[in-house]
Amino acid sequence: MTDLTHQPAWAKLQALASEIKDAHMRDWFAADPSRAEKMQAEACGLFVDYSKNRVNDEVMAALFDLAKAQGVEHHREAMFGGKAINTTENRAVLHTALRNFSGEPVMVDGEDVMPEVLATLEKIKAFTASVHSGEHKGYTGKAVKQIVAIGIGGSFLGPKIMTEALKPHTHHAVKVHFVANVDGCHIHDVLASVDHEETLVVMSSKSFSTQETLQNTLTAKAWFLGQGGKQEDIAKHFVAVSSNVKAATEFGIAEENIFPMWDWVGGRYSLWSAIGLPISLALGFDNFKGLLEGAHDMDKHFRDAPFESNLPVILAVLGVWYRNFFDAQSHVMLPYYHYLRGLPAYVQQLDMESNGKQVTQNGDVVDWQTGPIIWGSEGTNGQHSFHQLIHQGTSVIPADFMLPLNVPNQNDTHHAMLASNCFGQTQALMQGKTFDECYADLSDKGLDEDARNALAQHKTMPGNKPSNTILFDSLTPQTLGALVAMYEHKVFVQGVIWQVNSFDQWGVELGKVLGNQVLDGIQGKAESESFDASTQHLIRRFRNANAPS
Ligand code: G6Q
Repeated sequence: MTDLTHQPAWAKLQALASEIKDAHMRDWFAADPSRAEKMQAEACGLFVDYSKNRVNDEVMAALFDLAKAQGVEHHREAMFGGKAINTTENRAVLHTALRNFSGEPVMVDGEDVMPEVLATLEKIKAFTASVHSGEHKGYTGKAVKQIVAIGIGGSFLGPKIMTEALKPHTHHAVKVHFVANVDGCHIHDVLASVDHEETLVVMSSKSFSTQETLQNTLTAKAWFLGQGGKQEDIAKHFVAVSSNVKAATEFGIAEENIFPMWDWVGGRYSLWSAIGLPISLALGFDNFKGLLEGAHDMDKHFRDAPFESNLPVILAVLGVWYRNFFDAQSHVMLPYYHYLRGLPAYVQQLDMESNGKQVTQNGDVVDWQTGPIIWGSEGTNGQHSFHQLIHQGTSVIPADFMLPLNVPNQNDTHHAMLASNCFGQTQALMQGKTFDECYADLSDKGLDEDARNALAQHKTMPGNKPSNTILFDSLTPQTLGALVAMYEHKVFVQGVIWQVNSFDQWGVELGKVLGNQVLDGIQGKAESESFDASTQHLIRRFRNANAPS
């Protein structure tokens, strides 16, 4: 395959980037009253205005050409078709099958995975209903009121953030507490706040070998037994989600309490699988299913819509434009909706773990930039802190603003203010404020000429800062599903363009191995000489501080 930088579209984009380097979006808007209307797209309840980007029709056409030349369409079909596109782990990538309501089979190695997927959904549905109705009882006959959901990374972020985002849809039969980190403060605080007779622990680990999750579950088990529960009562209070059924049963989870998942579900793409069980418990199965339905709609859109109106493709190529032709280091996510405040962290894992890669699928070191740093937080809070750097810093930081047009149970003034700030920021970033405008503003401040010039210089806002604005009617489960799937496919398209494997995570795996090795050093099970000098010192210091006196 031709390398990215040898594609004719790449050379064309380089030429276009230098051609428009000094052009200002402000002038483009003034020259073309139809710009906003031309540069918007809508699907699955999501409206995307991408007119405040440093692109014109020619740039967009060349970006779509690049995506085509890099084989996005072919790779997209390979993913949906169950081909082993995760080449380093020799696995299919089929989170789309988990939300496939088309009735069509999805084949992996000659076998249709849909019967198992649908059976697992039924199991989630039945279990959720039995917990909510009180039919599922703890060992003393009490109904479950508290869920402690233990898992980390992909087995945590999706369930936690989706549950938070859909708070207005909460089912009030149970309260769900999420615990991820091995830092004991968290699990101890949570366990101290619940009654063991009314508590169900959901342990989620695809591999069933993650240190943090195993330890937190052991702590929860010891707590349960310490409170008066017996070994034979564990089955009523502990369930697990895992692809490693053998390890889960060996750990002591009853086989009927294990919700399966499969190798072809990547951790960061797993909220749609039984890893989403806590979402179903928190919101009710219908809302969990709504999330899946919204994602399925986005899958259809991504698969069928022409690139020119394809939301994930549009967002992906814009990201490539800034990353590879404007040297943008990062991309900021700015949800203007409190309940969606976790989305930046969700997309951070999705994007950075998928496209934080330095070799191509063939194993050659890339000589172009790949995934950006993803960061952000809820508006308007950021406006009072880090937006400063987006407005006047020296890097290009493309931004995604998002806002629901309607919010439940809220005073209109608050929401109007939220919207005005969101739109106002996109406008300010695009237009900026010229020196002359700043100078004029200072006319009545009693400054002498030099002071007025100097201050106007500091106040000048270059503008020309790119942003997308994503609007939706209100954040329903369906809309949220579509929104998350849109970002999944955006990341996929970028990975194809950058020629990387977006579905492995060797850096994360290394962290897991090292965590266990160093633990052996700390616990005196491994010779500390096997570590580098700095790590040896750190281990020694820790051991000395914790030595029995
Ligand atoms: C996701 C990552 C990672 C993973 C966690 C938990 O893509 O690889 O975040 O989900 O390390 O792994 P387990 O589910 O196997 O415990």
